[in-house]
Amino acid sequence: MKLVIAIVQDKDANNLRTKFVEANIRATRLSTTGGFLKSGNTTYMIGVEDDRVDEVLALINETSRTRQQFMTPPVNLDAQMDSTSGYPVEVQVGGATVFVMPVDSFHQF
Ligand code: 2BA
Repeated sequence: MKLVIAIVQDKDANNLRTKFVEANIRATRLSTTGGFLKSGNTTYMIGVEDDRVDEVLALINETSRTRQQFMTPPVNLDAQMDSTSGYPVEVQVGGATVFVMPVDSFHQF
């Protein structure tokens, strides 16, 4: 068994949830925050048999889009306390960031 952890953009999360339900793939959805953009994203935890991992990855791949997002770097204050307001920079986000991990054991009590 494997645990797939998939970080997807909020805009893609509902489509992916529908695909999981249709394919009878069990998943837990967490509301998460990206460490860089500090904006919301969605993380799915999916426990799945080894022979279905490729199917899960394919669903994530076909659902996740790459998007451009703007972020404004933090304002800097130098020794004279002159502030320099940061210019927005464009950042490419996604499709999806996915980790596949082995599962030692699985229990449902
Ligand atoms: P964020 O950390 O908010 O990052 C959003 C996007 O900003 C990233 O998209 C990447 O293109 C860019 N970015 C991140 N850190 C950067 C940096 N130090 N300098 C310049 N650009 C940077 P993605 O790579 O598609 O990542 C989307 C989200 O996936 C991330 O949101 C984070 O929540 C998660 N993620 C990505 N890599 C991860 C990792 N190695 N471990 C854990 N979570 C990760």
